[in-house]
Amino acid sequence: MEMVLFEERGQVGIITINRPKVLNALCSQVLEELNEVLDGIDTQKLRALVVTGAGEKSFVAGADISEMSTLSKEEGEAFGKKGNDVFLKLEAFPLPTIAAVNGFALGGGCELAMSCDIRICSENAMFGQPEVGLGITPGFGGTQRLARIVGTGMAKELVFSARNIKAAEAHRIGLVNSVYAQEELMEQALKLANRIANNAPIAVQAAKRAMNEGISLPIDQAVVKEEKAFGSCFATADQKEGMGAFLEKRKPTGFINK
Ligand code: CO8
Repeated sequence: MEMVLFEERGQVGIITINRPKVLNALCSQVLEELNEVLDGIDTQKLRALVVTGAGEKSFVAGADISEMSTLSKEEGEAFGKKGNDVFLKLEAFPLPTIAAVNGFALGGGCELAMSCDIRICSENAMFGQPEVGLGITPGFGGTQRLARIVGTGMAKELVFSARNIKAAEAHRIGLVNSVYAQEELMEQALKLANRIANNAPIAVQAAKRAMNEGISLPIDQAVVKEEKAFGSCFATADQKEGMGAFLEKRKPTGFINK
């Protein structure tokens, strides 16, 4: 792997998009490597993932415009599908994911961040869907996920106007949860990831599944997802430890993912 790096820090995996010379633009190879990295992650051992970009300027400045510029209609659709397949895999990944957005998150970069469960960013971050200014639509889920996160009216404004927004506005509209100084971003991402990692992993993962699957269902069907997730936890040792510790007025001894 050259364009996508992976490292483990304790129970947290860190994925870094690594093409800093082109502001980590997503070419086919990045998408392929990201797919391979996700396939290779030990989801039993790790408990959370952080996704970030190499360098201090950019998370991901979009899909690679030089690669896209000569695509035919069919090739464009295939490239869109390639990105969507990987981002769907990331979105449905069993472990909770945090995008640590360390600069530009434009087009495919914003779409990558939105495929993660949680977004935090640095003060220099900039978000946007500039695609219509390039003569294309957002193509890796931007027409779908932005509205689910910030609401349809705001998403349509951002997509139709191709207006980029700074970290403070992204925070105000709920696109990111928190904004930090660049030098603190990774530390804060790891702090949050470790806090998540300390909770019962089966419960965290079941909650993620129920939330992801329920969001596009009518509420009466969505709560059935929750009932199944909730019920499944009672077959785990971690539920017994978690509730037992509460009743015995002590801290849980450490969840074992069983
Ligand atoms: N693709 C390819 N190269 C890029 C990209 C990109 N998205 N972004 C930056 N680069 C390259 C630049 O060409 C430049 O390369 P070089 O040094 O060889 O000239 C290098 O990165 C540094 O960039 P700049 O010199 O432009 O740096 P600035 O600090 O002046 O500007 C910006 C930074 C504002 C981020 C500017 O680079 C920019 O506007 N980039 C493009 C942003 C953009 O429009 N992104 C959306 C792309 S479209 C998209 O993502 C669609 C996703 C869905 C695809 C679905 C397929 C069907």
